[in-house]
Amino acid sequence: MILRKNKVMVLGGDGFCGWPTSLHLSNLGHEVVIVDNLSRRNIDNELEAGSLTPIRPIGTRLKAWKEVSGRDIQFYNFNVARDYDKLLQAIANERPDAIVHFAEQRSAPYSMKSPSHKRYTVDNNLNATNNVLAAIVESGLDIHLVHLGTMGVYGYGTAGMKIPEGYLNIEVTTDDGERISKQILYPPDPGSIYHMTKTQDQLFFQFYNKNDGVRVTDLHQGIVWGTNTKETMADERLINRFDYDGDYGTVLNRFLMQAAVHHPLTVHGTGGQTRAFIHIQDTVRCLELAIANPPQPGDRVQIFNQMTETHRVRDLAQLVSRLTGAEIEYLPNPRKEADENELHVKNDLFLSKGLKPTFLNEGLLMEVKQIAERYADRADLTKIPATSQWRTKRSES
Ligand code: NAD
Ligand code: USQ
Repeated sequence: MILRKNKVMVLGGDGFCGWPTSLHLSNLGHEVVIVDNLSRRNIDNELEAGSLTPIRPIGTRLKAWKEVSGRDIQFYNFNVARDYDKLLQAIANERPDAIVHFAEQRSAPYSMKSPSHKRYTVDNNLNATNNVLAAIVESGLDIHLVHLGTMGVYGYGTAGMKIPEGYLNIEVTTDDGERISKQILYPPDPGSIYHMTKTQDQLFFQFYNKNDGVRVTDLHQGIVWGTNTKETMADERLINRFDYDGDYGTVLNRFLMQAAVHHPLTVHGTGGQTRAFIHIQDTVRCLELAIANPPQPGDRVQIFNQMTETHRVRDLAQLVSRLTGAEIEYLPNPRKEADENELHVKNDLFLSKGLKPTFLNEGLLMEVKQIAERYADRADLTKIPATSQWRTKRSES
């Protein structure tokens, strides 16, 4: 396939998914512009918990990329949720073909820490999404918006059915006894304030698509695991972040890090929760494919499930334990979620566009473990426990 070169603006391009995506798109020959207010780095300061890997300042990252690849990436530092005029100006100046929107607060535990964290997450995420859509419309440009959503919009109680890609076929009987078939957005069932913002994002997309014809691809992504991609491995200064703390560390990377520092693997509850997963190398490939396959003018919002496999949390713990000898600890679950659930997910759209999944196998786990072990001395073990509690006195009464 001949790649059409695009100009792509990556909102949140300094983050865990955004940084390797920016490098991957740049490497493919797309012209990349990053927008990021570095809020994630500030949250590291707030939580006094940093990336296990030594991520470099954004300026160093961009300089290193220029040295390694010969390519420039422009950088704008502003708040997408607050600085609407700067966003509009940047879009008008850069005239991107596509905007990739990663610029949201993405941790469920962080979003549940306190009323102010709930309010920050809602304020940041909903305003960021609305601002991007409003600015695309005001710019008058036909820009394809690619948003990183989450598998969590569906909830995890799917009664044995395969989760479709965004839309659900339903049949209703009217009061007059007439049977009507319809396709609706899959009913949202968020499990945290963070996940709730992603369900609301979907309505923004549906509305701006219907009202203004904005072309949108919403990627319902599973839990990302792994650290590096081909591009971030090219130079240590390009290294990607690796979160392991109780708020931002996601389950599999946490288990790998815990094994490396000889900490028992922290399974919440019975570990019967089944979740969808994808490797970071496949995340960047999916973004490449989404940009190469935009919806056509007049199309409804295009929704892809961006995941490659599902696993139960306790099975992951047992796999890591088998590989490393780590102990497993079953802890009281700080979240309000089903103890056990089945999860079956359709992901035919990305497979049909050419995604060749990187399955979680022992070799790849070892690769991540090598990252975890290599930087284990940077770990602050006091940051491992998950302290954010979903249950309040009110929610228990
Ligand atoms: P991250 O926190 O590492 O990156 C987000 C980036 O956006 C950060 O660099 C942050 O500084 C920036 N940002 C946040 N709010 C901003 C604002 N208002 N203005 C400008 N910049 C802002 O998160 P991530 O893991 O890279 O996730 C990126 C996206 O992918 C999120 O929207 C998340 O919901 C989605 N996602 C992530 C995962 C995962 O496992 N990491 C899984 C599914 C979906
Ligand atoms: N869990 C443990 N032990 C841990 C950490 C987590 O048992 O030490 C459990 C949780 O209770 C939960 C599951 O593992 O049942 C997943 O938790 P997670 O923190 O790995 O993932 P989650 O909170 O769902 O959020 C992550 C990303 C988020 C993204 C989401 C995709 O942070 O941005 O949207 O994965 S999904 O889960 O498909 O909704």
